[in-house]
Amino acid sequence: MLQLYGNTRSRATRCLWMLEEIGQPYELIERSTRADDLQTPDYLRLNPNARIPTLVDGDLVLWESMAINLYLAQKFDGPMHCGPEIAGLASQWSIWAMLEMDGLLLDLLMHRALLAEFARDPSHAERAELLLARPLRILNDALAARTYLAGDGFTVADLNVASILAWGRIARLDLSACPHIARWLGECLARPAYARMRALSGRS
Ligand SMILES: N[C@@H](CCC(=O)N[C@@H](CS)C(=O)NCC(=O)O)C(=O)O
Repeated sequence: MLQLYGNTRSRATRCLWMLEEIGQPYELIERSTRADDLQTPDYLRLNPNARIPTLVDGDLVLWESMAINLYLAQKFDGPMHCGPEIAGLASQWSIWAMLEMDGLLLDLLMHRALLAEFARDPSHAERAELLLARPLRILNDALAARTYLAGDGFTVADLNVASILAWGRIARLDLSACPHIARWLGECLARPAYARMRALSGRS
């Protein structure tokens, strides 16, 4: 059975969403982000970065949330299965979103919502929002011309990018200049599999 190491308050949620979409049986092996959970010889053998998520599928061990989802999309038949064209576009959008948005959205999230009030620095949040304007414009333009990022329906390209942008909801990211992203993100996050993933942590 597929095994995912992680927890429901981390980037592992991106892979849990994918696992819920593909409907394969899987086991979530709880690991927090604490050093005593990750800096152990057994876990470091799986993931030398001491980070979550990590997927184990038989002899294959994979880390990096986007890579895990791209693998799952190609391995299993069903509605999320993709051929080379969609896989290529999904890799493009996933790598782009990690490089252009993931770090900035994390900054925004930390300084708007996660850090204790006294540790938040509004200038960090402002800088992140300023720097996010360019990739958001690019994504918004792409979604002005099409309903989904790759192909005619929802694919792993949408799942990977939307799972990164979902942080923006908690961080009060202003999408008023990006109506096409707002429409698309709303559709992605309304999927039953996303709700099932959220329910795993008791969130609705
Ligand atoms: N690029 C990696 C990032 C993984 C990552 O940073 N995970 C965090 C949790 S969201 C973690 O394990 N943090 C523990 C640490 O940095 O010590 C991915 O997308 O899988």
